[in-house]
Amino acid sequence: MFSKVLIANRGEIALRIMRACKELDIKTVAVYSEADRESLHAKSADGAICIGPAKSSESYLNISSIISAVEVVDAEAVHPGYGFLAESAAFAEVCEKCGLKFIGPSSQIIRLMGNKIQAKKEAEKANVPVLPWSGCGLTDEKEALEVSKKVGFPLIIKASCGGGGRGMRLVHTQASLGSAFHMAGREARSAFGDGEVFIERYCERPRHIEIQIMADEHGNIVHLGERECSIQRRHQKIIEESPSPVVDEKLRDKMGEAAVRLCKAIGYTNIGTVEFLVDKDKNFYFMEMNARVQVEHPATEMTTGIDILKEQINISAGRRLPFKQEDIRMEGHSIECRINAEDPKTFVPSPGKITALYLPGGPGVRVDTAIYCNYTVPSQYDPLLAKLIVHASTRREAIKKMSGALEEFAISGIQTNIPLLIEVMKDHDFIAGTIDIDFLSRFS
Ligand code: MV4
Repeated sequence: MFSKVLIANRGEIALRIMRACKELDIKTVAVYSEADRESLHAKSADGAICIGPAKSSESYLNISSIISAVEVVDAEAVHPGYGFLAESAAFAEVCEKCGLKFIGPSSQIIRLMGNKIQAKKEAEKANVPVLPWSGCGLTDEKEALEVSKKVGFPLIIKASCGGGGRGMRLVHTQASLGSAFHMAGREARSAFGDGEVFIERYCERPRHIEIQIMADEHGNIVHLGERECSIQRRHQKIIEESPSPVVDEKLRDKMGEAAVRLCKAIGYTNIGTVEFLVDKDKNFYFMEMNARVQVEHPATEMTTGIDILKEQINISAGRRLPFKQEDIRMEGHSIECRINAEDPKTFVPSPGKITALYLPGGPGVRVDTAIYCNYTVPSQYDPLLAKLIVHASTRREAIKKMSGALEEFAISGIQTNIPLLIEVMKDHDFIAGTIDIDFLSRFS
């Protein structure tokens, strides 16, 4: 096992990684920007190093600063968390070349899954269902027109290097295809430095359901069931739950087996998530694969009883998975709400000083956060303040428990989306589980 890990992240996920390291008797080193001097992650690690100014590009995204920090403290491994450098093939490759363990998949796998066209080709090869699509990147409008006849309308144009919804264009008619095609390409080039796009049949009002997988470096792969992540706004998930209200055991097995098949086919190691779109008839289609730990991993931890972070570090240290597929059981129901520093009506970020704080508790209530009373939430980073996760025997009870915990949660000094979350817990469609990716846009 490693004796020292550097955590190349901030906030709640840095603390989550520290807790896992502590249980494994690993020393931790935090890195922080000038804006994060007073942050809990910098104070709680065994050591901490300032890596640059507030701006992410000069600190948390600065590969040479982070590698220098690793050398100064002599860490053996680096945990990237989520966001920042978590899916940077370049960073993973630098770590590999320095003999430093990057806690995640290999740089080659990160690169492969970062290209949505390559990822879809791999899914097809592994016999994982995909929506009808162009089958390759498209370079000219004439080609796009030919493909549209085969794929059908409505269709969606996506950037090969996109993901998370950036650089997508929905097209309803052949007449609007040409201009949408050029706009998508231009947008992709300016956002990702690569204008390659592809075309896919549009799936109307789908659900976003993802499968958590774990793969050790000895060829063992398991899945930990699904998370329902349909409640999102502008591609930011707000509420996640496990299990999904529409997934029964048969569908879970089918989706889980598909996810494991893809990971086996590409030689995936470490933890990861395979994202699917699920239509109203419960057909599922591969969307993309996330080669990192996800914000919403606690929802799965609560239903499976598996510490995903600890297992991820064990896997990276070369250990074998301590369980087989048949040992994994989902029990009860868990829900996670993301508490953001924002105006609940306008969604405008609301950074500033927290002047009073009371966190909820009780059986089956978990809060993952790095905030504290008198802490100033900086404006430079994402507005996630806390993740509130509950676990109960049934979905009904979990919703009840979440409502109570949200009512108990008290923060003064800044605005949060708690009032919105409280309203969602009372919504009839939410309670019935009849949700899709447009839920929040219809919700008011
Ligand atoms: C789609 C889709 C419908 N049909 N692809 C959004 C993020 C990126 N990962 C892919 N996305 C979508 N791809 C086809 N063929 C709808 C979305 C989509 C979406 C997916 C999951 C969660 C929220 C979403 C919000 C808008 C659009």
